[in-house]
Amino acid sequence: MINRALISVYKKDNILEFSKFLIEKNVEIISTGGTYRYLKENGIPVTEVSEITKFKEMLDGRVKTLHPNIHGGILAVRDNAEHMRTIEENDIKPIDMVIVNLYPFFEEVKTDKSFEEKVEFIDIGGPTMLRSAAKSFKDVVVISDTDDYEKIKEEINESGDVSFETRKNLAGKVFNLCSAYDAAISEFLLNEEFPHYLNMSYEKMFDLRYGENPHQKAAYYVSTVQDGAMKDFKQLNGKELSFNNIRDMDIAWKIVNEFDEPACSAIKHSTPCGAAVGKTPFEVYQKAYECDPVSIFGGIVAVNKEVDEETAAEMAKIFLEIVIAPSYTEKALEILKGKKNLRVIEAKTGKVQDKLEYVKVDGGLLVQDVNKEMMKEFNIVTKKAPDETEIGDMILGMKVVKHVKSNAIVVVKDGMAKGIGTGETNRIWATMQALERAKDGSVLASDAFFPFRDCVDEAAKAGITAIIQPGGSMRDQESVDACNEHGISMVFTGIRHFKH
Ligand code: 93A
Repeated sequence: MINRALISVYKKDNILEFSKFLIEKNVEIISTGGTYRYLKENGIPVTEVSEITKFKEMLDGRVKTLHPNIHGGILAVRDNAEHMRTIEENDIKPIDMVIVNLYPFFEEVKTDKSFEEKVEFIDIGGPTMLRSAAKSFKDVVVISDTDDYEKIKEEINESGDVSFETRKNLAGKVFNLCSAYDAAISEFLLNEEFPHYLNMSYEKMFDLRYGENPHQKAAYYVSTVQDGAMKDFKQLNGKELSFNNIRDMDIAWKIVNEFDEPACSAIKHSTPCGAAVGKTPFEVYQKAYECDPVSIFGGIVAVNKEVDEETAAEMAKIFLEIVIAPSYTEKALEILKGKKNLRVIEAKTGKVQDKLEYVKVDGGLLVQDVNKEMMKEFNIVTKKAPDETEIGDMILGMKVVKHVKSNAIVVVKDGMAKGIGTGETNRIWATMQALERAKDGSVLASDAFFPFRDCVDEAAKAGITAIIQPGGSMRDQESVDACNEHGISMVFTGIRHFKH
């Protein structure tokens, strides 16, 4: 039975209807300052918390509900006679329902408010009440989510009370919220302290139909504190996104965001199968398509500039899973929407926001800085230096190879990836794969150093004229000599880009 409810809500949404419902059910309502005034102004009979605590809210509201008259009323175990005697002796009445939503720390931490202002959004009294009520879930119904009002209303209407199962779930939800809330605060205060503290605060954005495979359950979570392209995108058309879609979209978007000039990438199974730079979205899409017109079928395509009509018409000629771009002209959108299933995504361009990334291993978690640095140097180590076109292609090759599964080789010509060798267990295979696919590339980029000169020899046979790689092998000199013999220019970048 619910006789007394404490309501302390920052977000006042739907609280009026719910309070009216409680009053109809003869529940007495207690409230904190702002909530009290709001309910009272709207004609709800309500007692102010300070009347119960015999204490005025103090320290700018920092202390409102932190009082034995509140927590005693929540924490007393109803079927423990000693507890009940104790609260009675102290003139404390039981509280049977706690409705709290917290200071909006998740939202406020992302604003440009000052550090001190943000600290004030750390709710102390709210989580304390929620935690007390959640611990006492057998005796206290705890509501921390405005979306639950309806369900509770229905249950009370049906049975006059809230079931054990529902109470337990509501309590579980509270601890889940409090841990995300605390993680967000610790992230805010500690985020330069990597790797001593792992702060993760995520909330579910939506359930996914399934995971990587249909028998795997899955959901999509987004950071509660941090922005990022894969959180703030808008879906303008098409079927719901899948687990694999989001993953591929992320990689496709990261590649094109390496460039300021128009760029396009195509992804299949989290691997690039096309990438290009150029003057217009149309040009870059065509070049990305031409890299591998077979694999792009059913792929994910990203463009870092507005998609126009001409480009959309070209894209619509084949089956694509997703197109992602910062914007679309009206006509372009019309064309893409003509394909009912094509997922059309609008996303924000810009640098990757994440600082850390995680890899799950069984029973553990690997944590590392996000790979943000492209090159440390541009060190020409051969007699021949690359020309301007080759330099452009080298940079394109490096920016793409960084996102290709190791061992990775990308062969480039005239602003276009022509052959991508990926996921091989040795470098010579990745090289052969890329060269064979490219047919006529001119520049070759490697994610890591060449252990032997064999890759250079193969590249020379295929007509490659310039190579870019991190360098750092014991046998670097052999590769440099091979380049000099073949009249190839070679550049060392000093940065390895393994991707596993
Ligand atoms: O400042 S607090 O950390 N100290 C408290 O004692 C306290 N009690 C409730 N924050 C506290 N609350 C929070 O006030 C609730 O979590 C809720 O978000 C908000 C409602 O305040 P009002 O009713 O004055 O609008």
